[in-house]
Amino acid sequence: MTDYTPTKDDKFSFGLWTVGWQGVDVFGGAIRPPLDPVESVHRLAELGAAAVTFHDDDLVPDDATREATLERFTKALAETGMAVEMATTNLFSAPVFKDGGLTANDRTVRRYAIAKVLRNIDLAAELGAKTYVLWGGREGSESGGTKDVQAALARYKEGLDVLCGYVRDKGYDIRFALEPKPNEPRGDILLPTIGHALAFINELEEPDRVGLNPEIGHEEMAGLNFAQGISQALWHDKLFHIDLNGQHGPRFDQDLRFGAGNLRGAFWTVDAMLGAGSGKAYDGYVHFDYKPPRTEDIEGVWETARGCMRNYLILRDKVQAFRADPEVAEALEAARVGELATPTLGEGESLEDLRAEKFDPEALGERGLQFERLDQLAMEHLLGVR
Ligand SMILES: [Mn+2]
Repeated sequence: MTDYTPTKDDKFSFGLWTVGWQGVDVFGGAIRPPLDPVESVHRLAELGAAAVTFHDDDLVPDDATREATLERFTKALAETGMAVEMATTNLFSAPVFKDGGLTANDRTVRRYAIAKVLRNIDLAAELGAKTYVLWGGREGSESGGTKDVQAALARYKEGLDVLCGYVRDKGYDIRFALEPKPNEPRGDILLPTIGHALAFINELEEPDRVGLNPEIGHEEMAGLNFAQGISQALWHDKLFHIDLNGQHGPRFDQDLRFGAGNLRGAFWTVDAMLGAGSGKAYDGYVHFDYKPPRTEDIEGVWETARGCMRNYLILRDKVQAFRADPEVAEALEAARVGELATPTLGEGESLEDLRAEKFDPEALGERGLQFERLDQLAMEHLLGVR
């Protein structure tokens, strides 16, 4: 019996901007003081996390203090054994990016954005990050005529191609992960869902170097099923990274701690990450991208970080118990779930053979599928009565 205390083997990771969020939202200013990244590294390590991630502006906001900051930060990493597994660029906060970075109408802004990303890729490589995320929160528009979408996608591709070429030339062991989001802060963001981003990757010069960093809240804001989304990403070998958090359906981006909001969705998310029975599993860092609510002081912040990890471990336990339950195995069989892995046509079978087969569609249509029994068993595992 575990007490759900995480260890480094669980590969939990947090953005410096998550626990460091001061609570600035559209209706109010900061309610917590700035948090020193060195403090975050130490506290997260004590709680059992394995790694941190950062935007350039979280860690090194100021050139004047850049060297001293990096020295203190790398010392904290060494003292705690924490890794930097992912990095990303802030192409959304500064006024210069009000129309986006890689897809801004203004060519000079796009050139500045590429330079800013390249600089932080060098730092990411130096700190050992293997994944570089691109969340294009400002890549989009509020109105139809202001953005030539096809030209914007061409510039997005150009930007990615340039970044892939740079990483290849430098010999960095880094892959890129696109993070889809439908809206917020822009009215409509380019590459709004997992599906849009997967299709876009096919148009790149080095599609193998680019995958996805899907986020629960970003898909659920659009009413989409996150477990299905990441399952498709896994099927395409494109789930390079993941952002776990919590969301209550289609509304603003809530960024709750993992497990809060859509709890059933969280259960199936963990199931999908573990390979959902017979599929490919996710083997990367389990990364949390959330915002500790404004109601919390700094101790409350650490409570939310602990909660994210505990909820993942509890759900992992529940999912594994569900998959190991003999009654679930029977229910899966009764629901013919395994049969879906059998190809629809037999080996060497002709379409003539198929068409010659005697079908009884009425009998097939009358048959109950027993899916509710299986789902009730999952529910009872989740509710803790099995
Ligand atoms: Mn995110």
